[in-house]
Amino acid sequence: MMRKKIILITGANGEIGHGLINALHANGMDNILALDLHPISEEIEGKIQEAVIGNILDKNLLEQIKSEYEITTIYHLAALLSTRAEFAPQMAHEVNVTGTLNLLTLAVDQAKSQGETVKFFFPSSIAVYGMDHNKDMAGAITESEYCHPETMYGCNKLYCENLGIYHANYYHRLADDFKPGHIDFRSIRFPGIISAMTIPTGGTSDFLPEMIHAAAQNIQYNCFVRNDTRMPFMVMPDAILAILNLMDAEKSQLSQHVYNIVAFNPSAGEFVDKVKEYFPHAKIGISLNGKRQNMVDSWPANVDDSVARTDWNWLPEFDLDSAFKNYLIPKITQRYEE
Ligand code: AKB
Repeated sequence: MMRKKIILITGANGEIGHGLINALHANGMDNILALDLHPISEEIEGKIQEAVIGNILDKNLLEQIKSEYEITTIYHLAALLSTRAEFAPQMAHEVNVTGTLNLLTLAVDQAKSQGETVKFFFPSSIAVYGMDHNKDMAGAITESEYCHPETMYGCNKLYCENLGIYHANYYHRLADDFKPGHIDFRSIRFPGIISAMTIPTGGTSDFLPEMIHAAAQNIQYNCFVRNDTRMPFMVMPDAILAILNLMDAEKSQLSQHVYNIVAFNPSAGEFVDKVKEYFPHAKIGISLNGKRQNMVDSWPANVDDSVARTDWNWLPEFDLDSAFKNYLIPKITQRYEE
């Protein structure tokens, strides 16, 4: 039986999954196998070829996928985000680490059976950094600095980056039927992401997206971090643009496997001011959550993304002003009018 050539996307129902599937579909790519714990949302189900409801920890399910499909590319997006991970660390380790290892193993099996390279995209995070109280002094930090995560999620992400690099560069040393380069592992350390279309769940950078979605609905919002809290962000269209550009780049252009990217880094208070320019009656207060504050305090105030700019021409389309004017406000207003 001929196996079907397919792009596998795990965590398809998540925020990045939505954005990515919409973008791939718009680019004419809908040979997508979407895997998620829950039925695929109506908004994207018409844009994929097949859907599988299941768990990335279910090895029988992954075996079945392996035998039925010829996977060319894996976007492994399924994960427990940082706040949820901190409150359920064992489960987070299982999903975030064992789940990623399962997907890398699937990629290896596919590369072996096809004799071809399988591309693997892994969304990492600024949570891999642990600023050890140097956040205000450190400036924009590079990929190699401060890699001492202070959260379970950050530990999971940093380790999985290394697992990906191991599979890409060293796994062939012990496997005769596997060649160097058979796994083409590419990863981005995402900052917080703000989407006009979806609201995140279980993350710690959720305070900005929650704030603007609440303002657009004229609902009171109590921010869980202090006004002076600063960390890097971008809007969803730029996050998707980055994934597509990195995955399209010639391998010879890439000097590393894992890249920082950023578009803007307002403090929570500066973001409140911006929200109030468009929603002057927005009701925004503060209800501090010490645990979540500590997590954001351990993340950098800014990151240096110059290597991504050089290697694969990364350039965000939106700065803070244009993100509000040309993306967030028009789309969010339309979303809540419907
Ligand atoms: C989270 O808050 O957990 C994520 C992240 C920064 O990776 N958005």
